[in-house]
Amino acid sequence: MDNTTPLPVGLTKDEIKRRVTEMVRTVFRKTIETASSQQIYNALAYTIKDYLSDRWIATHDQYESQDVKVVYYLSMEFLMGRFLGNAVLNLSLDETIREAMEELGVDYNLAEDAEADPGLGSGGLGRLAACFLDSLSTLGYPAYGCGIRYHYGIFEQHIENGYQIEKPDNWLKFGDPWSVRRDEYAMEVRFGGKVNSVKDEQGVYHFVLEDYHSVLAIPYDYPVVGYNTNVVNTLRLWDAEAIDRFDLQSFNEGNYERAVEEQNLARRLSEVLYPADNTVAGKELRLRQQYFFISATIQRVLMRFTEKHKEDFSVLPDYVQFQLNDTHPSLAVAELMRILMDTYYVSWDQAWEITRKTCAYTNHTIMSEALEKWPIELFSRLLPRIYMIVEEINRRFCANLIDWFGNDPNKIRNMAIVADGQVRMAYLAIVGSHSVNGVAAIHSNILKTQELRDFYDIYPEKFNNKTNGITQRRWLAKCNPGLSRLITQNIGDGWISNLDELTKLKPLAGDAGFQTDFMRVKRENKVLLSNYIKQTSDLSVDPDSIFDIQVKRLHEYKRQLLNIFHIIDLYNTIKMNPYMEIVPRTFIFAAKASASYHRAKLIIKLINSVADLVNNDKTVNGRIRVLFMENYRVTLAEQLCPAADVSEQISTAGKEASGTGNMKFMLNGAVTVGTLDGANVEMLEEAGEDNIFIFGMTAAEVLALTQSGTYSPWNLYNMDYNIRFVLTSLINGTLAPGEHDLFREIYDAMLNGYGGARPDEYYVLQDFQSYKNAQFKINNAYKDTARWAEMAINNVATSGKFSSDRTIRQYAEEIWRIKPIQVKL
Ligand code: H53
Repeated sequence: MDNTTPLPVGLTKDEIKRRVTEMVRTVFRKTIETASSQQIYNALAYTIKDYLSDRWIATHDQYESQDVKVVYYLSMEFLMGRFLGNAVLNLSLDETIREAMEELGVDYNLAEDAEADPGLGSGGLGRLAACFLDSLSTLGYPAYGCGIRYHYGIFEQHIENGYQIEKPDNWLKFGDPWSVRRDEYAMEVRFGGKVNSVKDEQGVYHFVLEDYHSVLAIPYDYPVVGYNTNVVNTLRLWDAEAIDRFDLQSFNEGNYERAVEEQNLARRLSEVLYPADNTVAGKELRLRQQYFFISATIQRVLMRFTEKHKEDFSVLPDYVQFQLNDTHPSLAVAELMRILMDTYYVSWDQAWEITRKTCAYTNHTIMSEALEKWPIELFSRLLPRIYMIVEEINRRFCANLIDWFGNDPNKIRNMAIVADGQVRMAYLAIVGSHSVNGVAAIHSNILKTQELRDFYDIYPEKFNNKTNGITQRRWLAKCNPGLSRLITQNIGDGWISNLDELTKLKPLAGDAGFQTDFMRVKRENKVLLSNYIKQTSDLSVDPDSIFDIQVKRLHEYKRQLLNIFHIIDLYNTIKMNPYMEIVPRTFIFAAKASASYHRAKLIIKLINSVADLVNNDKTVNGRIRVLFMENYRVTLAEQLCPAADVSEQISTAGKEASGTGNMKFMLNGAVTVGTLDGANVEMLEEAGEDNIFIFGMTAAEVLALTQSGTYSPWNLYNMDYNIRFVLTSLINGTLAPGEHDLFREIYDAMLNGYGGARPDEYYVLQDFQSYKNAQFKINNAYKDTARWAEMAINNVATSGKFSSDRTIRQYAEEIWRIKPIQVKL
């Protein structure tokens, strides 16, 4: 198709009404009046997907006709959130659809609400991938997201008696209107077996896998619509199915059980997402999942490449870039080598050069429990040929190390890809890539100077930083219509595609009229959230209180404990000074804990116990309220961000690689209380110290204190009455009437160390006083409404840097070297 082919450009109100009515009739045999919200939603989704199709096809025609370089973002997780509202916003159809639905007598909000929130990710890493896809399409970069179509996303969290209960999340229950199943691109993926070498006609030996079992990978494509552009990229999620012919053969041999086993094995592969965030599950099925989607993706990419360029693989890096989202897709390095060598007979040296130029790796954490290592036994049994290749990569790499450093056995043991009975995935990714990036300036520096220092010494040119970002389309335009309107009225709507334009708000930060408007919008958002809370948990919260929010995965390094300890302390202070004046505050938590993370689950129980105590105590008289909202997910985050006054970003310095929730709250006009960790450091640079409350040790101080080995929480306990009170309340029955020992584990972890860990590993008590001081300052600052409004507006005005558009442009220009395309209709 050339650029002049006419395509439908607008979807009119009447057309929407017609199509939705028709769809409801033909698919569900209902009228608009009798259709359920679910059915209306489905009809709308199909209508929009239909409308998108021409752009989607035109985008791919552009890729083809211009033969552009494409980036493949390889990720085990894509935490997309709902599709409908986002697609509608990016297509500028919001108003039209609302009007159409109103004329049909349909409640559009209910229909939107009928969409499942696909939880195909567990935290920041998965959500980052989703924001990146939005930016890639908006900026017009040719890209695919490649991952797994889990049938069950992250569990649904219920709170029963204060405890987390996990329920399966069957997000596909009501269908999957956005996907297109592409049987024509199905790929076979092979596991197990043994490697043999076979001589070809020229007498050259090649490796082949025998006695393997295989599964079929079927791609489901989802459209990723850019804002205000015709570009529609693809999220390709692979689903696993058994291969029919294999069944049949086993069946004929009378081996029915084997046939069924194959079926089950295949089905299990894409059944469920592992819900651990920042920790490894170490399960065989997880390694299978990794190889499954990597092998399918790379096979398909090479197939497409050879259609155009035959077997001239020397130019592969000019057309293809693989971005490895954390170590989970590291097998890409070995799989690309395997296909180049075993299928296309490329030599090792050439295959290696091509692989290194084609792959790039992003590191998202320095938490040691998140660094993937696979036992050799498992790895070589499941992926025998891949293991051979990894061993050879390692052998050559270690030989180079000797050249670089001389024969230093310690160095080699520390840096080897295969060592101590394990395959170290991060090292495979580093050695096999041309770029290694961290996700915030401080994190990238820690990688260079501490965690990956040895690698930085040998490959300084590979290391770079790409500070994370978030898409302002979902995280302001969509989720906060009130603030969006206010901003657009004052500075125009250019910010939706260029977030730096928000700096135009700076002169308005001190403007009394604008401050009033801004605070009115904030209050309206707080009322909306209060109503939702009332509906869902029957708790009344005061929209005039400070909304203080900490929402993220539950992890000890994120220090939800510091927050709750401060609340216990505040409660105690109020009890002792019943007439004390403080600005009323509503503390809101939401967090999922990994199902197997006992301590994290206990902390959830603790938060709920504190909530029970505080919310039911008449002396407190509503001055502080504590609330744990269940089932934190993208949709809930969209309701919380607009309503926040205070954003809690309080991880132990050096531990949070970047954070992205911090950026979402800043963009929506919350003021941050935070440590100098992750992207907070850059938020301080942008906003200025008058507009953020920084507290606690720096990363360097944390490191020094750890190395000194002198940290003694007992000293803090003995010296500080308040700390003593807080800790004692954990074990004297205050928080767990009748169950005195319920929280003793946390008490012990703080003071004595528990299960081999250092006491107070994350320095909660060390930072306690400094955190209290910051909270006290917040209380006072809030009393001065004009000052508070000015701070909040300044946060919005200086958040431009944290657009994922900026991040993606940097990846595109500095790592991938890809160019945007234009799709004309
Ligand atoms: O990735 C985010 C960071 C955040 C980091 C998070 C993350 C995961 O969600 C899962 C695994 C992992 O290694 C890292 O914790 O700091 O903002 C996106 O980069």
